[in-house]
Parts: sequence; C-alpha cells; structure tokens
Amino acid sequence: MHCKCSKAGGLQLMDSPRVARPINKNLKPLETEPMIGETPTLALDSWLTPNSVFYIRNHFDFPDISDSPDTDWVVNVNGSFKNPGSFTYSDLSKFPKHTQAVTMECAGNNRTDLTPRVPGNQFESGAVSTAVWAGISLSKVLESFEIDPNSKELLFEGKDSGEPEPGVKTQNFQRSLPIDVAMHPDTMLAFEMNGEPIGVEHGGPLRLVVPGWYGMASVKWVRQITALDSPFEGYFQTYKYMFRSGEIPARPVSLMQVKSLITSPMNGTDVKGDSHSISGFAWSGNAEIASVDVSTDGGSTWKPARLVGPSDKYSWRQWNFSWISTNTGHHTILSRAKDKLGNLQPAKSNWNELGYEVNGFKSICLNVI
Ligand SMILES: Nc1nc2c(c(=O)[nH]1)N[C@H]1C(S)=C(S)[C@@H](COP(=O)(O)O)O[C@H]1N2
Ligand SMILES: [Mo]
Repeated sequence: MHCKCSKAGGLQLMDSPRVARPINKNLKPLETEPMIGETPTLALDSWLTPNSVFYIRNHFDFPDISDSPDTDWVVNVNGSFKNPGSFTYSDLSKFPKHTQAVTMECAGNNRTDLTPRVPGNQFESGAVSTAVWAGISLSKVLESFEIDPNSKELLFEGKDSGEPEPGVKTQNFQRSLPIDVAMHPDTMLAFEMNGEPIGVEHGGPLRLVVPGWYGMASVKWVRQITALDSPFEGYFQTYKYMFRSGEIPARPVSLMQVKSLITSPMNGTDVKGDSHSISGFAWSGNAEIASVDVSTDGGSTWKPARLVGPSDKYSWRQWNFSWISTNTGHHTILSRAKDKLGNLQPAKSNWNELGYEVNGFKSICLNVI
C-alpha cells in the first residue's frame, strides 16, 4: 500500500478581531462564536497538554463569570434531596482535595475521517487533551444534602446558555449522569487544571470532570445540580450525543472508545536514514491500555510497540516503536490499540449520523529519504 505525503501541518494561529471574549490564539480554530478550537498537531505529542493548547469545545458563548470566585460562586442543589440548598466555591476548601490526570476527548474528534461526511464541527485529531485536574469528589460535596435513594440521575447545568440551533428554545448547557457514575469517587467538581485555577475557557471556576467519558459529560461552569427521579430528556442528552445509524436503535454516547494516534513524526514528513522512532498515544474509557501494535506496511503486518511513560487509570498511554526501514519512498504507518478488557480499536470507524466515537485506525504517511 502506498501513500502520497502532503505537506505536514504545523501550528496555526488564530486571528479573529471580532471576538472580545477570551480566545486562545494557540489553538487550531474551527469557530469563534462560540469558541471551538483543536489542540495543534505539534502539541498532541505531549503526555500532559499545556492549558494554553488544551482543546476548547463550547456550544454557546462564554458565560459571564464575573461573580466568581472572589465574590463566591454559588451552586444550587435541588430536586430529590432531603436537604436541598446550595454550596459555594469557598465551601469546597473543607473537603479533601482529589487530584488525577484525565484524558478528555470530544465525542466528535476525528469526525472528518467519516465517509460519507457528516455535519458538525469538522474535527481532525485535535479534540483530545490531557490535564491533571484537582477538585473534590462530587459524592463528598453532596453527602450532607442527602440524596433520595430512589433518584435515577443527577442533572448538571452550566451557566452558559443560548439557542443550540435556530428554532430550538434558548437553554443552558445541561447534561445528566446515572447516579452510580455521578457518585463514583473519581467523578469530581474540579477547580484546578495542571496546577492552576481553571480558566474560563475550560469551565472555571468550577466544572465537572467525568473520567473515562467523552467530553460532553464534563459540564463546565456548573451552577446547578438536580437529583431526578426519571431520565433527563434535554437537547444535549437525547437529541445530541446519541449514536444514531440506520436501523440500529440509537444509544447515548458515554465512555471513550479504545483508540490510538501517531503523534511523531508528523503525517507527511520526510524522514532521513533507516532508523526511526515512531510514537503516539492510546486510550480507552473502559480500561487501561493493554497493548499497541504498529504496522509500517499499510496494515499487512503488525509488531508490538513499547508502552512508555506514566500509566494512570484515566489518562492516555504513550507508546514508542523503533522502525528500521529497508527502502526509501513513501510508507503508510498505522497503529492499533487494545485495552485490558480486550476491546480492540477497529480498522474502520462505525459511521453514524452525528459523527461520534470515530476511532478507526489513523494512518500517517512518511517519506523515507
Ligand atoms: N457548560 C458547558 N459544558 C460543556 C460544554 C459546553 O458547551 N458547555 N461542552 C462539552 C463538550 S462537548 C466537551 S468536548 C467538553 C470540552 O471541554 P474543554 O472546552 O475544556 O476542552 O466540555 C463539555 N462541557
Ligand atoms: Mo464534545
């Protein structure tokens, strides 16, 4: 199998004078109103993504958070709780701090790989990033409010609002979680990202971080938590973030599917000599990564890569492969990952109407000179 190398992509800078809101000039822009930007290809080669290049995916314009945290950010707790009420950002200091590295991938990452093409943000590979998040386990924060044992879900509301699409009623960003996921000790209300207070771009002062789940579950700018007796049926729950494809019954998108990416060298690069180091990342929301294989002949034969770097429960695993090339010219390099539950990355992504969970093999082309 032969490939043709096109020019390697580099850092793209954003230039949008119309936007007064905080924008991130280091991201690969998709939209500015609301702000949507991918992590640039070069920055994907780092285990932790610096805050300045962590991808941003907003459905609405940034909310006004000027009432916080100096004047204290209030979160209302209502619905089926024995003691409904509220807590504030500063109340959180009395709870033990929970810190963990979490890889977050937007459900629409790599949407551009699907054929036929689907509408939505045309993400390439950069809607995935990893940060060390710190905050408080949500279950600890909610203990004193005493949730009704018959509750089915917790609903989270962000402060951002707008029309999700023309003609659909103005609403806040809202998503729910099953009780067991919401109350899992690793589901947290986070206030720190890579050791800094979370910036407004990423949901500061307070956001949910749901490890293992696609990004839509990690509601930013959390202002309200409601315990529900029946499943939430809002726009972002039952219309968006549903895997819909032909006859198969639609199902909600939840855990990140097993996937791997080659992050170095970059696609389309000329590489010198015959000894090459190929590396990338692999992740799965279901379990830790068990193995990664690499093919340097377009998928005919595979050899195991070495798993390197930190091995954390909720973050991607770096891998490395030493390749001795035997001839010059263009080569198609592929990687495939397997997680510890035996889930295999598929060669081809499952096409679906809204373009979620795109996790098929992602090849790069290298020109050996
Ligand atoms: N309040 C709110 N929370 C949100 C969103 C949003 O638009 N509003 N987008 C979600 C989606 S789809 C993703 S992928 C992640 C992105 O988080 P980030 O912008 O910090 O990368 O936030 C999620 N939480
Ligand atoms: Mo997303």
